Amino acid sequence: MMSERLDSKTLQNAKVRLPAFDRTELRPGIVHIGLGAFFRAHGVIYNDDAIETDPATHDGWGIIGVSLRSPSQRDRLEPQDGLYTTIERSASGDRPRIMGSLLQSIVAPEVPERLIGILADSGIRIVTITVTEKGYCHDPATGRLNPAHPDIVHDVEHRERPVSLPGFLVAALKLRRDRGIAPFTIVSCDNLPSNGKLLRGLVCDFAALSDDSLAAWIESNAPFPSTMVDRIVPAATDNDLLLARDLTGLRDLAPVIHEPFRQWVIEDIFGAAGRPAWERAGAQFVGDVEPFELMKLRMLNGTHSALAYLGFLSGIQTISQTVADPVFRDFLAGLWRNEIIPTVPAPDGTDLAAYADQLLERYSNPAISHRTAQIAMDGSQKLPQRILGTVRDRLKAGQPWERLALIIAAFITYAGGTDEKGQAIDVKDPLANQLKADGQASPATHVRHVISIGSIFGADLGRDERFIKTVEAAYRTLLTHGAHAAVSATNQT
Ligand code: CS2
Repeated sequence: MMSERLDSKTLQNAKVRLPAFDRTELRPGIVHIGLGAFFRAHGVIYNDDAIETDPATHDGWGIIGVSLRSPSQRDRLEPQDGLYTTIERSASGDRPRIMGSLLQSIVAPEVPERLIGILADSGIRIVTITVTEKGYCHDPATGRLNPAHPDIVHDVEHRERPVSLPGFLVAALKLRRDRGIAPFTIVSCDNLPSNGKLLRGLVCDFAALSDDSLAAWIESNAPFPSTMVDRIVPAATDNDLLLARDLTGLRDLAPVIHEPFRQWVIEDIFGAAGRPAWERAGAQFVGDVEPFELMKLRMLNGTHSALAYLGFLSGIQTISQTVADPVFRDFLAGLWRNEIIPTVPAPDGTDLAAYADQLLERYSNPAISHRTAQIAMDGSQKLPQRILGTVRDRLKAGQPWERLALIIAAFITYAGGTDEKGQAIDVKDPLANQLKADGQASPATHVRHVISIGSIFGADLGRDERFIKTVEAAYRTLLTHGAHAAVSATNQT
């Protein structure tokens, strides 16, 4: 028999844990931009947990979700009244639960003026953001706004109908200033270094393109806390829809799958309008997030990208399969111990070797199928903060960095567009055209060409002969021996 679809009316029939608060009492206080799986498996869960601890004081913290591009999330969530299942997966089983604080989902390009109106409403006190690295329209090497980005060029011309993140934030903040409403607190939850500071710079740069006084008002009034977010959330598959139906007894077209671990470290500089008590759900409010971000970007995301490129090129589909291979486990251990950890100042009370052990355990979770091809996406936007900062520190210290060089070479090979069997790779990257290998160019010419892309490698590495030669040598090893043998050989160094 066909199951009923999950929505407000069928919710009570679900065979799993339900929201322990009355959704009809909840009013929106948060707009979330970037309604992907990550936020639904992370921020919404913290928010539901916080509301559950004291629904009466949290009735103003419902969420309106916004997609900046695709209607797919809205199309799945609106027929379900914003309800969806989260499934925590590990070797010890599945723990399903239905989330309740996402009230509404909208698609920005369909209703840009309405979205600006919602953001300008005084009831909205927080804007949280997960638009991924490329959504910031910045130059990853410098962290500054890229005024030549097509979306920024568009938004300068069409301020009332923007398409970019800075465009929407600035249009809404302008209305709030004109109406005498305090700015909302803007919480970037993307894997970028000093994400709050970075976004403040981009928003102020964009505002200053037309209105210096608006830029100054934002700069002195809008809080942009930095955050470190962490939870592994692979893209959902058709099997996950079946799993959600089996567990809940209802049809859910928008489930999210995630690992048990979660972490959210937030700089405690919210505006006077306050925030939900996310700390009751385990969020850590601290004075300085940067050490946590640096640790996570270099130790987790850096090694994730390493496993993604080298694993993919070795023909391995998922992270857990990659780390099941002893050659890759040795590589990871050496990468953490010898090349990454020496560059990371430990945040308060954190034992970095134990953190690495915990990461390996998380990567090994056999119930989470996190595809190497998914993590390999958008490398041009990820490499600077995940790998290249570490390399700069190693160069400065005059210390070896062979494993990091192999990762950069693997990125260049992957983004070149052909795998070891000669098959085309479906490279998803905003710079895919520039990264594509031209079959005619020699390896040395190709490596130099990629390293000359300033938005990835910056002016310094782009001209550093030691850097170029080391990456070139690693690239040749990859081409000659293949990724797996190259990893194995690098383990001997
Ligand atoms: C991953 C991250 O896709 C990627 O690039 O490295 O999404 C990673 O899973 C999360 O940052 C974990 O918190």
